[in-house]
Amino acid sequence: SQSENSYSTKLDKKAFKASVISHLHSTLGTDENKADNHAWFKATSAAIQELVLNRLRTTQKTHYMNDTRAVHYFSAEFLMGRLLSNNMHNFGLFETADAALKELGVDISDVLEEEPDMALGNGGLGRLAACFIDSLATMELPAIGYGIHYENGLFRQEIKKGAQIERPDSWRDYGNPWEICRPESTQEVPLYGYVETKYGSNGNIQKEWHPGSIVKGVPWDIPVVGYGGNTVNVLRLWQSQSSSHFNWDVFNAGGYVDAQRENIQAETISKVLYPNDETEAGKELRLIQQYFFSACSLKDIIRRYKRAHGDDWTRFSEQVVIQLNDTHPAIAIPELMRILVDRAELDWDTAWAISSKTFAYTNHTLLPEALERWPVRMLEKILPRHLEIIYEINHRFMQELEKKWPGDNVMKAKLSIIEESDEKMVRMGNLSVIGSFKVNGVAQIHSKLVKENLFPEFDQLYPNKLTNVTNGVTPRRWLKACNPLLSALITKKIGDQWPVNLTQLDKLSVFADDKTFQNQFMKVKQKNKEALAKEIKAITGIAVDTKAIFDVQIKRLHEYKRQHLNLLHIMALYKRLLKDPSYDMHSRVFIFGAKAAPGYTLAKTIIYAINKVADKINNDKRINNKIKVIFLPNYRVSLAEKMIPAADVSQQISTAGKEASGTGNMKLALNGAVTIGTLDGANIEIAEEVGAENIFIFGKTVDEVAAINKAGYKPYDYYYNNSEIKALLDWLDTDYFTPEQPGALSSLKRSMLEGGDPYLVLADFESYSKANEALDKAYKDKDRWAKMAILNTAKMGKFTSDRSVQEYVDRIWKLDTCKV
Ligand code: 26Y
Repeated sequence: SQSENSYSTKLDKKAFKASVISHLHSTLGTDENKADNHAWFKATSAAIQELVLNRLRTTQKTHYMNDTRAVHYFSAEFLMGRLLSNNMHNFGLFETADAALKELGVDISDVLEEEPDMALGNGGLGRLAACFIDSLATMELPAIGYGIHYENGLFRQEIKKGAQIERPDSWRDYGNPWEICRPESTQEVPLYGYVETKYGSNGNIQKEWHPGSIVKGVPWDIPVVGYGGNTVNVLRLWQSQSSSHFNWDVFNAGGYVDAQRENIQAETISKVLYPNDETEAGKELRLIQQYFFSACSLKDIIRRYKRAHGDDWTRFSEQVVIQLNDTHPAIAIPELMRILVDRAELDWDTAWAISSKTFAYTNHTLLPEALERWPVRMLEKILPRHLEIIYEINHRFMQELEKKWPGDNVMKAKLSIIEESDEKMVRMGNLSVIGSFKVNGVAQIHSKLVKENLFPEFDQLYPNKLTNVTNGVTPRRWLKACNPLLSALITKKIGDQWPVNLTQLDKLSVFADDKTFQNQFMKVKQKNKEALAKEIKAITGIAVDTKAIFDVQIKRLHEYKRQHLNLLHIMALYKRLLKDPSYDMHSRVFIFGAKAAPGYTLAKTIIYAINKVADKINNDKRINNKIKVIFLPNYRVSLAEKMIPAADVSQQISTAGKEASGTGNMKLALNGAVTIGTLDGANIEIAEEVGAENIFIFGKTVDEVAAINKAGYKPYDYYYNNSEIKALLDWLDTDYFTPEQPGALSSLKRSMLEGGDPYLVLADFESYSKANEALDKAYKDKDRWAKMAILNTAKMGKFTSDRSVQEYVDRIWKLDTCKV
């Protein structure tokens, strides 16, 4: 196609074929006759990687020669998904590769299926990081992503008899074709030990940390290909390794096993991604992970800076900006201070001036249980010098507060980095705000709540520090690559620039009433639904009617996201149908994808409940296939890419004020799904863009939620005053859905009554039910629905991650593009 040719990297079908075959022979040691899909995947990836590495070298040389200022995106999570399809699209080679493989007798989609997901993240925060580095490369901005090379990413989910089982995710078992090990850039990271006070060269007190152990960080680089293939940046992920890999004395004394034990401990650091999403567990290993990758990354940055600027620190914050993706890497702040004060021997004020011009911090949550706090005792043990530095930062900050608000100890207690609870804690959020020059939330409403509820005093103290940058998603992966049929239709209509200039989608608006275009648009949706139906059949054995409404809720399982509100409503529809077989509703397939944190019991119960209700409904002949409930196991990026193009309806139903932004909401609307949602996170901005007629908004607003909670929310009132609600909750308490396990769903009922229904499921139920009726009615009007779907795609221009990144660049990072 035109779009591909205009960016293409001068490799035609013939040359591509030759390259794949040559890799089959020389890289994989096999041949065309013996190769299975996996070998084809490896050979095709190797052919692409050759181009990637060329552009990577050119990019790095160009950045080096220009001594560019760069952003360093520190994130404990990067949810990259698969790279082959993305890299081919970004090089403009997808269609060439498709044709080449076809001639070799190979189906490209079988080849793409061989790639394991890089699931080095939990959910939204990790996927946002992946979208941002895609945009940074596409926009030709100097950037590095820094994170952890987890040996095991997020667990693989199996569903056994309705319940979630976690299995390890070993994504590198058969080798990863993209990553490059860079042992020459290995770093060493100290841990534990004690701090010695002594006198430095200038006669001042100097601190020296004598670590109790040292681990090595070995970097693996993943190339990040920008759209158009010009800039290739890197994602640098650190793998931990024992530093003295063999202790001969212990070994010779017969201590082989003891000597190995320490190795194992060091190597444990990057073994596994913590599967907790929004619930802090306070685990020592996690703090070590955070310090490990922050310290390796800082050393790497400083090594690169010194190569250009020697010991002159004055230009550091001109060259380096570090974005902290939530507080997970916040320990980098005292680490930089330690390097500047203890190692470079700068005085505190000079060091602080540099450090506090280097860091910026993004907040992704208001949930109290997700705000990181580390026990002082734990920090003291693992990072004794950092604790001292944190105390010093805090001490000086308290003096600043005293000047501003003399005698106000309430204020001091609120803003202090140290929480004076029974067990003293270090508040990483406060440290991040104090140590950063900008702090942002991720959607307008979220940033407003960050200012008004989470950090109001900080906002008073530093009037322009807190700001908003609304999230975005990359349209290359989330439309162009995942939805080829819709992409082709759009390109035919408005040209091929939309992947890099997404607001051009608005040009589709004029066709929203055009019958021909409506037909074309809905035909694409129908085809995508048929493809997903096939997938559903293959995975679950269940046949679904592709004329039914495909209603999708895909996200981590969390009470605040309210999958159980969706479930209660499904049960309500089922009950209505049982009571009155002529109950008027369009047939609907409810599709879920969700992983629960392994220790989050209620979340696991909700998964179990969805599966048990699904079993019952899917096999109940009385309701004539009007409702199907599908839970697709192991929700992940590559599954999302199949589900999103097929969705008619996008469920975004969090309790108002709880979902910071959401990004799945953007991806679904971009692909023509109509949202049913609350006025929460980015839903509010989506509603603003598409207009009230093209979205189904329901439920209590942020202000109403606050008012209800203030007045004292009484879920029992809804239970006793709404007979449908009562019947539904009571139903959960029978053995109807779990005959083999009576009472298995009672805890779910209890959570919404005795448990106080903390996320206001019952308060929003009726409003949700009405919104669903309106949605059902709208779907039955084919023209109206087609128009809504088209306008959802047309109005998503704002939500490209290119726009988010541009806002960071203009208002926070102050970067210049660097054409490669
Ligand atoms: C502290 C630890 C347990 C922890 C680990 C992961 C805490 C939080 C997280 C992940 C948070 C997360 O994914 N937040 C989501 O960030 C998205 C990107 O900004 C938002 O769209 C989404 O609303 C928010 O829940």
